[in-house]
Amino acid sequence: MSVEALPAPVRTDFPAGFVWGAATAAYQIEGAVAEGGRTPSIWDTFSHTPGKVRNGDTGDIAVDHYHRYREDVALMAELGLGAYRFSLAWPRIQPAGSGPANETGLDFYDRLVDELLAHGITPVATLYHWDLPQVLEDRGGWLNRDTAYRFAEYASLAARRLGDRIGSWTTLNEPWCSAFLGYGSGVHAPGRTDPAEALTAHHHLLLAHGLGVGALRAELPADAQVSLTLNLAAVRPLTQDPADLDAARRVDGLANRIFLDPVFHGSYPADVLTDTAGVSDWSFVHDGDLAEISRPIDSLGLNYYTPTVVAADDPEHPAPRQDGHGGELSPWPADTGIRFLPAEGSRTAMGWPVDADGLYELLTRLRDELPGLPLLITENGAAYDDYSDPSGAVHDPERVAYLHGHLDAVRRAAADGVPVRGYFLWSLLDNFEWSFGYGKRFGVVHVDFASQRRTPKDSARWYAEVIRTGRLPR
Ligand code: IFM
Repeated sequence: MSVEALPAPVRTDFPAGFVWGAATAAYQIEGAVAEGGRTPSIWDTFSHTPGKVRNGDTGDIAVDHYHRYREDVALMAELGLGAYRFSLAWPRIQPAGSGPANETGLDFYDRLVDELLAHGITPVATLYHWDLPQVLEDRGGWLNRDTAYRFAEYASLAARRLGDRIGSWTTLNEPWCSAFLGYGSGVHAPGRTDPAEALTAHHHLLLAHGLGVGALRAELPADAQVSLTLNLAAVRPLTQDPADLDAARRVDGLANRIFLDPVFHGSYPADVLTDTAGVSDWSFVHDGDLAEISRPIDSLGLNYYTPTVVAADDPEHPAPRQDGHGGELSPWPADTGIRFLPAEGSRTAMGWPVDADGLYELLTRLRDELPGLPLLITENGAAYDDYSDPSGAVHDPERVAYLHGHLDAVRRAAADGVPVRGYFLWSLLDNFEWSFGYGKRFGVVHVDFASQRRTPKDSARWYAEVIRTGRLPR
C-alpha cells in the first residue's frame, strides 16, 4: 500500500487514550435507602433533620438509580462514555460499620459493574463520598480515630468482592468538604461547627485514606489503580498587596497544602501548623500516621468548579462571607482576618463564578509540584436552572459554554505537558445536591423528579460529539 493510500491519522485535541467519563455519587442518586440491608448514613440523619436541607429534601428516593441503573447505563452508552465514576455506599456494604460484608448490598454493585462492562464502560469506584454509616457517627464519626480503621476494613470487603472487575479505585472524595463543611461550618453532615474538630476530622480522614490504600493494595491485582480525589482551590489574592498575598498563602495552606504535603511528602506544612495553633495542638497526629498517609498512589483526582479569591479583611468595611458553600459560619479553621470574595464573571445557579483559567492554573501547578503524577479531572460541571420546554427538549447553552471553556483549559494544559489522563463530567444526572436539595441541577441528563423521566439535555448531545470526535467545536 502506498503512503498516499493510508488513512489520514485522526487528529484529536486530547492526548491518546484520554478517558471520557461522567461522575455521580451514591447518596445523590441511588435512593432505596432502606433496601437490601442498607442502614442509615449521616446524610440520611442530616437530611431528615428539619432546616438542614432546602425544601426538606432527602435522598430517600433521589433519582432511583438503585432500580433504574440499567436505563442509566444505557444513557451512558448513548453518550459514548468510556468510563463511569460512581461511589459505593458504605452503609449498603457494611451496614454495621464494622464486621462482615452485606452480600445483598454488594450484589447491587455487582450488577451495576457487570452492566457497565457489558456496554464497554470502565467502572471507576470511589469508596467514600460522604455517606458514613450513622452507627459509626454514633461512636464519634471522624473525630474517632477508630473510624479510619473501620474504613480500611470496608475497603477490603469492597475490593475483595469487586476487585476482579473494577481496576480503578479512589479512597475519598473531597475530604475538605467532609472535614470543613461537616465539622467547621456545619452545612454538611454531621453538621458540627467546631474548627478544632474540623482539623481532627481532616487528619482522621487522611489516615483513613492511607490505611485504605494499604487495604486496597492487599486485595487488588498488582495493576489496579488507586487514587484520591481532592477539590483543590485555585486561590487568588485580590491584589499584590502583601496583606492579600498573606491571606492567599493561608488559604492555600488550608485548602491545598494541608492535603498535598501529607499525602505526597509525608508531612504537614509548618505554616499551617503555626496558623492553626490557636485552634488545635494537632495532638491527634500519632507516630507513624504520616508514613501511612503518604503511601504511594497511582494518580490524583482533581475536582474543580470555580476559583477562590481572597483578601486581607478590611475592618472598616467588613464584607459578608462569600465562599459559595452557604451557611452562616466559616468552614475554614483560623481564618480571622481573611475575606472571601466572588471572582469576576458570569455565575452558575450555585452563584459560583465561571472561570476556566483556575482549572488550567491548578493543572499546571500539579504538573510542576508533582512531576510525572497522572492526573484525572474527576469532577467538573455546572448547575443551571434548566427546564424542559413544551416540546420536551432541555436547552442548556450556558452549560455547553461552561464545559467548552473548561475542556479547552484541559486541552491547553495537556498541550503544555500536564499528564492529564481523563475528564469526568459532573454530573451524568440531575441529583440531590446536598444541602441545596433538588433545586440545583448539575446533570447533562435532566431528571423530572416526580416521574423519574430522564431527558438528555443539549449539553449531553454536545458532550457526546466531543467524545466521538475527540475535538472541541471551533
Ligand atoms: O454535587 C457535588 C459532589 O457531590 C461533590 N463535588 C461538588 C459537586 C457539586 O457541588
